[in-house]
Amino acid sequence: MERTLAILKPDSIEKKIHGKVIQHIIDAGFEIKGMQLLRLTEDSAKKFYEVHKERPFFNDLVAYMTSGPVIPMCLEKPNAVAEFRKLIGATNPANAEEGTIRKLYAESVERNIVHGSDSPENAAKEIAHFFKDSDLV
Ligand code: 3AN
Repeated sequence: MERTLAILKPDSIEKKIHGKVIQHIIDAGFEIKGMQLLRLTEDSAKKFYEVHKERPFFNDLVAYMTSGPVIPMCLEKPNAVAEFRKLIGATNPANAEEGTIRKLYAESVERNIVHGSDSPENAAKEIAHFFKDSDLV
């Protein structure tokens, strides 16, 4: 078994499709081990995206991720990190494969509905950003 961190981003909640996205995730065989609804503070968003702090889009990304509530989820499945990246599709929805969550629902590289960890190492760090082990079912 492997775990990954998903975040349903503010655009998914604004568009009232967060329920649909969660259903896609369940239908794809992921088990939800932890889930929260919260609003990221600026400090928390900056820390979460620290690896991107030198990128030109960093400030916009932080502003967007703090613009409304988000739903972080700890998901479990064999090969969860890669399987979840496959389910959501490419960062830029224009390049996302048919049937992926971003192809179905995302409008731009920034407003792309959902985050998924990019490696098991980052998944462990990102899960710990939101969840204590004792929070997970
Ligand atoms: P992914 O979320 O697919 O792992 P990353 O880690 O490359 O993508 O980027 C993290 C987040 O930063 C993306 N989800 C997206 O919201 C934002 N982002 C990435 N590249 C750009 C870009 N060129 N312009 C604006 N936002 C971007």
